[in-house]
Amino acid sequence: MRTFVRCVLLVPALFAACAAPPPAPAAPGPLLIATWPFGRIATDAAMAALQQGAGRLDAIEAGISEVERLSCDGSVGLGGRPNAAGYAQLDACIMDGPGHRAGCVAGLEGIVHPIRAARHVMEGTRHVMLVGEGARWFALEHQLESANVDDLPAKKQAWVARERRPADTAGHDTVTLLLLDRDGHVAGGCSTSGAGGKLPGRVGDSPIPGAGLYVDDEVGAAGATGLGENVMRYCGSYQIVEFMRQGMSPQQACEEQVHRIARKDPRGYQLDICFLALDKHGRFGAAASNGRFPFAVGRDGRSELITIEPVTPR
Ligand code: SD4
Repeated sequence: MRTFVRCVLLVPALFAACAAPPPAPAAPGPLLIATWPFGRIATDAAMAALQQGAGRLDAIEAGISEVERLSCDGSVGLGGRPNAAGYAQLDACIMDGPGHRAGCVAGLEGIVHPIRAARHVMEGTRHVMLVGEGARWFALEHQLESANVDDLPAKKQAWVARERRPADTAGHDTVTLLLLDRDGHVAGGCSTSGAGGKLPGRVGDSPIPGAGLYVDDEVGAAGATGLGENVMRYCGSYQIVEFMRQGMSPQQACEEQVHRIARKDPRGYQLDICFLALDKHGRFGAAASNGRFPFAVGRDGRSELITIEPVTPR
């Protein structure tokens, strides 16, 4: 009798278990990675935005805006490294996986949040990139916060007279932030004042899709930091995404790209470049040509800093 009762109770339970759809596999996102120790500011702000219900582009914008606002490391935003003429010209790019959309600004003067200008280019125009005066006009048209740059022509002329690069403007850094959201879509953004002491009008890798940033919703995303001239000649980030498409992990893909560039380049491994990448499976990786590379990883509601050694030359 007891066996009979147990069977009667078990049968509906078994039937329900068989009829129920299999549990959905755990989503690998959200996952965020960002360049340099100040990347934590970006991953923290982006995660906070996601937790408040923001979409992936709002999260990217929130993360990068915060680094721009603080002009972290003196290399992002208006407080970033001045060019050879003594003032900051800013570059930024944003890309979204769905729709394969991109927006970029380059050589932007006097605008506090270049990433917002880049996003407006992506979402509000039929173009991908705006530069210089046009980019500044566009940003002001969109009421983006600006600083007074009225005296810039005077500064430019002053520099022409000096004909020498100020010694204190060397160096460079970029905030590059990559995101895999909980729906499995990818997006990324980057912002920089570029290489310190650059010639006015010089544009680095950061605002060039495929160079400093590349996003492909079928595969993942990659980004760069370092000397842009050594990244943009090799379509640095695009190639990493393609390596991942061919089956490499993000770590393998970043390392392979450093080796590939070092093989071709007369400088060998003395390239001053770093890459980071994530894929749709929730894996991430990073590689540096020479010098250590700290980067931030945000997941499960907290950010941590990981520092990698440069690749071993082969
Ligand atoms: C540039 N890639 O303009 C940027 C600067 C940078 O670490 O990332 N430096 O070349």
